[in-house]
Amino acid sequence: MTWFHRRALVFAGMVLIALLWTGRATAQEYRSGSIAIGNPWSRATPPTAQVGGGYFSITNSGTEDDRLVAVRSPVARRVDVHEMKMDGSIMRMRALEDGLVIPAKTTVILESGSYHLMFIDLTAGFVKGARIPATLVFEKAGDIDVVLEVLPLGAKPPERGR
Ligand SMILES: [Cu+2]
Repeated sequence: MTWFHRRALVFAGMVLIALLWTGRATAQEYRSGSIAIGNPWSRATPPTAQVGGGYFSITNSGTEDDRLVAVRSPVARRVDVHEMKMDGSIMRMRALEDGLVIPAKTTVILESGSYHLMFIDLTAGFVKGARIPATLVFEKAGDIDVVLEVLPLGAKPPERGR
């Protein structure tokens, strides 16, 4: 390996560290009472998509269960909390009519293939780099305003910063 190649490798390493550091620094947490929301994000939607997803962690550090009962956002006509469940050999999603329980001293992760938010009838598609405002309404902790960072279509979940 030449001097130049070694230099290039060191430089690439520094860039990588800087990128990881930036990712860490932008990890967001929002809290109210015993509830903390970690790192909300979404994926860019295809041009004609009517729905978009929403993902984050919900940590309940309290001694009582809480419940995510509703979600509002100006970018969608309606936002549901969905769960994915196997129905025979088919994966289906359905809206949780009674909300999502966050047991005391527990973290619940919303992610692809599991619980997630579903933004329905989007006013505009989610574009990479956009910031999507949403209000999460908890039975006990009340309203928590969050901003979801829109990652590229097909992006992997970001580091959770936990
Ligand atoms: Cu869904």
